[in-house]
Amino acid sequence: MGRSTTWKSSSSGKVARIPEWAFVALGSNIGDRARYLAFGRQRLARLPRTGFVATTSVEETEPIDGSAQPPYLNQMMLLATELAPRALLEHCHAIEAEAGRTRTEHWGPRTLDLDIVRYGDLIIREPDLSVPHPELPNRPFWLREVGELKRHVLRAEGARGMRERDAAGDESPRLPVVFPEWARASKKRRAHIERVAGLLAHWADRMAVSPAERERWLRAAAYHDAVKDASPGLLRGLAPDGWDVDTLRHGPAAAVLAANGGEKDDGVLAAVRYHSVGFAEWDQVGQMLYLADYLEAGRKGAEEDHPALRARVPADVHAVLCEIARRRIAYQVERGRALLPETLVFWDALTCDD
Ligand code: A4P
Ligand code: MG
Repeated sequence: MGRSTTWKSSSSGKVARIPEWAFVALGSNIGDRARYLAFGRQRLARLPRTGFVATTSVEETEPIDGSAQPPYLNQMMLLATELAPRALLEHCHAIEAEAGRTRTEHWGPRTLDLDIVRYGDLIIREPDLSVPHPELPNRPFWLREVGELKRHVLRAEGARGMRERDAAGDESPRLPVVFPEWARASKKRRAHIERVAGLLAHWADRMAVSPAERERWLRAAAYHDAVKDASPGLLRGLAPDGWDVDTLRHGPAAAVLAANGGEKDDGVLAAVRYHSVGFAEWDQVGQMLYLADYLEAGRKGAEEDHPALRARVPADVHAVLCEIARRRIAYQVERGRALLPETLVFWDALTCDD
């Protein structure tokens, strides 16, 4: 869908980083049902950071569940929104409340019910938010409505595809980063770091990781190249022995400075220390930083298949990790550089198919 290139807000979870398609179902079965639906449509169309794209027609449906209750009017709306799923849900609850909805009985009669049926291709399974809505397969009218609205999605995506092919390049959206005080990074370097953060935030959203995990990825991004432009003397003083390749010292140096600055998360520190080397004992943050650092769209020497690899990451981290490790290692070898022992152990532990 239409990706915006400006990335907003911080870690509040209030705002998604890219506009997403949201399918919101409206239902009403008491009072002036048509008026309640109209009210819901009107309020949804005016949500902040949200554009109204299309609605289905209104249809009358028999109540789904055993108890006796009046028939429903149902309808679905397609929105393009930058609100994160939870923020969208909060808005839906507020609109329901304004329509006089009181929650007395589960699946009971209601003036206005708003359900998030789908949110892009995100899968969320949390106690108070489940997307795609678990009832989707059981409600023929929802299935029909989603089908109807998908035509609008395909049309818009087709137009976007053409716009993108026409565009000069595929630039990763930048996420503003709060740089540590000890950073010694040029403007260009900061732009790279912000693109890495942007890509990590995008993957975190796609992979629906917890807010805490997402924060770890963004902290690792902020530190990883923060001293890449520091003087060689400073870097030599901070990096441990054995790291005698000038181009590799900024990782361990940044890890030392981050730890001094109060970073206590060993996984984040390992991600930063080994980000250009690889490390067998990484948890997810190390692996994701390793990928984003290599795959962000502004990187010099980006290969033609990088967009495809970026897109593949959320569903297939391991396969892309193997591919990137292979390329990173080949790059060092081609330049006659000795591989650090950490890299060899990392490669072995990955167990990639040859
Ligand atoms: N919640 C979790 N996931 C979602 C989501 N994807 N969208 C949570 C919206 N809410 C979600 O919802 C209960 C809790 O579900 C919310 O607090 C939210 O955090 P609710 O609206 O308070 O209660 P509810 O509507 O009674 O329950 P639920 O599970 O939302 O039921 P549905 O699916 O809304 O079903 N028959 C016909 N013909 N047409 C209808 O529209 N609707 C229902 C209600 C029953 N029968 C119907 C229809
Ligand atoms: Mg509901």
